[in-house]
Amino acid sequence: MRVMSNAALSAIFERMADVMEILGEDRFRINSYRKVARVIGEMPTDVGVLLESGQLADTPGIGKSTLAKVEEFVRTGTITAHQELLARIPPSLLELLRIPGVGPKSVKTLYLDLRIRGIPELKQALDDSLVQTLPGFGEKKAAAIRRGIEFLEKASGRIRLDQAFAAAQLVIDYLRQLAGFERIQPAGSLRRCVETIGDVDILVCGGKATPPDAAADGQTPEQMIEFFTQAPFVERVLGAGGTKGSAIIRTQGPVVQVDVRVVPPESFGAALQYFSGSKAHNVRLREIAVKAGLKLNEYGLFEGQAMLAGAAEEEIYAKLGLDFIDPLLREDRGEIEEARKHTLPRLVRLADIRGDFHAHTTATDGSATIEEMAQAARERGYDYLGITDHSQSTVIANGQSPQRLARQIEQIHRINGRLKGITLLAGAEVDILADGTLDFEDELLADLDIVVASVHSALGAPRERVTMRTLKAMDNPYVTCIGHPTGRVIGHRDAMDLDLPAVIEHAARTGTALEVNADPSRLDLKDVHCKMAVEAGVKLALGTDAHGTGSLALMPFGVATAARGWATKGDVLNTLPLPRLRSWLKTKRP
Ligand code: DGT
Ligand code: CA
Ligand code: CA
Ligand code: ZN
Repeated sequence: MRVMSNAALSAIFERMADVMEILGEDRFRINSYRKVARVIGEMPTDVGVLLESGQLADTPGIGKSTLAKVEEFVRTGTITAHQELLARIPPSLLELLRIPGVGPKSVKTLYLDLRIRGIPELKQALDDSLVQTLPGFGEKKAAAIRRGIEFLEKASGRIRLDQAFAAAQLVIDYLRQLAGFERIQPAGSLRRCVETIGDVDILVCGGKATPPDAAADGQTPEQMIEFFTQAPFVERVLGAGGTKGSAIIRTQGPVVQVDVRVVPPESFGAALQYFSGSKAHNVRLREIAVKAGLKLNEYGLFEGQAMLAGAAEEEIYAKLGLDFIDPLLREDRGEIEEARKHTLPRLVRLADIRGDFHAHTTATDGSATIEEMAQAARERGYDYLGITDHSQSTVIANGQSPQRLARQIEQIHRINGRLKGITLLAGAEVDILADGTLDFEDELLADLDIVVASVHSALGAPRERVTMRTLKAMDNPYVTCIGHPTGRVIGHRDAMDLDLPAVIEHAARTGTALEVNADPSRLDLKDVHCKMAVEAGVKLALGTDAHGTGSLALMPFGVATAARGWATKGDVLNTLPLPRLRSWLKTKRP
């Protein structure tokens, strides 16, 4: 997955707006920076490319001064105005912004009124009951901040999958500049696409064994490690030896620990296997080796002194009598048994996906029009795209009234009439209300092709209530799938206390699909729940929940999550060609 610099640039503008807000600067400028951040974050094409072609200058929301900043960023990788703003506040203030529920406005008050510069001071002030008395705070907000800090500390150290991919890409692009190494690739939890990542592991293959050789062509492993530790983004070196380096790096998002190891080609497969993990999977594999009288480690598979395998991962599995196991399955969740019986599933892949089921537009809280979303989906090679804007009860997202939705349905039909190469599915993301009824009447829902029903309120309600709401929503014959079924937001909000076995059973019984929301801050359903759903014969509906054209690109995270749940192409609804999808959609309806 190639991560563009758009996200990085967008984050810088967002950060500048945050700092300006903390400094109490002009509201108009702050808003315009946020707008720029959103526009850039949602661009489907790399900013650098748009800049070169001159298109960027014509983009609405991008003025002269923004253009100059983008130019500077593309040229130098930094923006002077950003650096200057950062210099005006204590760096630890930004740490406060990471607390869920604390925005720049709160940080400003905490800093100006209580001289709070970081989380330890904030905790002290909470204990001393000082925060509660601040203007605009109060008991409720203070309690929310306390919970936010607890959450942050609990999740501390683990970062989101997309952020880890971005960090790995940064390091890999940098390491590639050093000649003489055949392969550089991520291992560890990142290669397995685990939902959050502790540290990023990178393996480098090759290098010359000794310096005299290296003079001829290429460098030694030691030189590679030294090159890594001297990278401009390295904040702190944790350790560096002949073949291994470990460092904390700065990214546009969080700081990330990265381990780099250099491995000779004859051992690369064994090292890749070992350092891809998981640990539980490796332990089982080693047991199998031991039972066969062999030895398995990161250098290879050995019988006595003789090396049976090592250069390629496939050989290791083959010599142990196992089919090759996709890294996405290496969690010791039954994959080793299936590999021995040659019954591993053929996992769903990105190339199997023919459409996206969950997308928002400017009709509610999206940043692109229906046409723009359609065009972007077509560019991704999709056959169809579900337009699923919010319903009336989600007021903060500008949810649509029944009248607005009815007009939008007509609009979608008109657009379909002139669109070539892609079909829009008229849909809605309909709120599941507190009593389990839906935000629209069945009569209106009947006019839609797909209905994503989601819980957006009272997520903290007790288990019976949240479960009842979801079960009841599935009873509705027009509900195609349940959107982000557990409601979690990674690093911000826990999942609802949902009885998932009951939800999955009911989904199977009612013929309702369950969404795998591909947004890396959701990944909901998550992998183990996908597996339960797949085993129960429930169809998974993959959706990016895109709020702009750029986020349609999040689909790989959804595919990886479904595949980690052992989903095959047949388990995923949006692998169906449109005619077959249409007949499936009819099956539940009266
Ligand atoms: P993370 O970093 O917490 O997201 O998860 P991983 O899986 O990337 O774990 P990490 O970075 O500690 O180690 C990378 C891989 O190295 C791990 O997946 C399996 C292997 N490994 C690490 N420690 C052990 C161990 O004690 N025994 C075995 N068999 N393998 C290990
Ligand atoms: Ca790791
Ligand atoms: Ca590691
Ligand atoms: Zn949505």
